[in-house]
Amino acid sequence: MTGNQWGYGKEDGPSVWHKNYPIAEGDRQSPIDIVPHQAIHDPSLDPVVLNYDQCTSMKINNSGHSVVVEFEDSDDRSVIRGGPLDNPYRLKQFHFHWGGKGCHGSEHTVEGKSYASELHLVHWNAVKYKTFGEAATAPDGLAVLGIFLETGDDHRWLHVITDALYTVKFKGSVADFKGFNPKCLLPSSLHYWTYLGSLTTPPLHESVIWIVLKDPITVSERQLGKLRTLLFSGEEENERVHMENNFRPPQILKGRKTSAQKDRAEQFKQLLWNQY
Ligand code: U7Z
Ligand code: ZN
Repeated sequence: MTGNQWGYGKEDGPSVWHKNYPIAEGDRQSPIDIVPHQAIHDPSLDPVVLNYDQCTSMKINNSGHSVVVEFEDSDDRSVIRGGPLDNPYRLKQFHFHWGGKGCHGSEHTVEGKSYASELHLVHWNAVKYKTFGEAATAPDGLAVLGIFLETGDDHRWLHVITDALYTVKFKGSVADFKGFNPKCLLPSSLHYWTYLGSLTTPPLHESVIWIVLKDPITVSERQLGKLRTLLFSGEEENERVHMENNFRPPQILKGRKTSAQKDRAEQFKQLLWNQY
């Protein structure tokens, strides 16, 4: 591993990231294994609210680690609010992590269970910080919404992304990708788990308030196969390496507690209890 280069291979993968990024062994690293019956039901947790109505994508790019869809983030037109968040957080980008054919690919796991893939919608606290870069190093700088992908039928909207992948096959390529609203990638319920963690890739800053949705969305194996046509390698490189298994495995909790939002029935019970 030379300089700031890192990846998901044998020589540059998650097990050696700590050599260049010692925070890899820190106290609030991500992802984690979520154990639902150990999550604390926190009565102060509100529902999470997504205001994506005016939101529209700008570009798609192959970062060499994932495929990233980027958003205009100069105002508050697309934000996540509520849940554990004290401020609205602006959508910056979303990207995916996935496995090889028939392999596991999610970063978070639920009681040891992996999903085929995981979508990350990355938001930053533009109330407290001036730039995404500044927020990315602050303990309350980022809010990432994690959504599991399980395999089954075709997803009705994922083709809009997979149809654009040929434009960003190689590492470092960027293409226009306008007018995509990620609302179409959400499951029907926004019930979630939340905990304090980190970026799951170098620089692994401990700056992320994680909100992981309990309900997965369904995509087909054929659609996941299209993600694997992307390359980790650049156009000038001799060796072509397909982009797959770009996930970090779960990290140790180190005393952290996961919180869960109460479901509607329980909120209702709480309301009755308060009135009584
Ligand atoms: Cl902002 C910046 C500038 C120069 C060098 C590094 C950074 C930086 O800290 N980041 C920019 C790239 C933060 C990590 N980056 C991401 O886009 C990012 C966002 C979310 C996640 S994840 O935890 O959701 N997988 C990983 C990387
Ligand atoms: Zn991610």
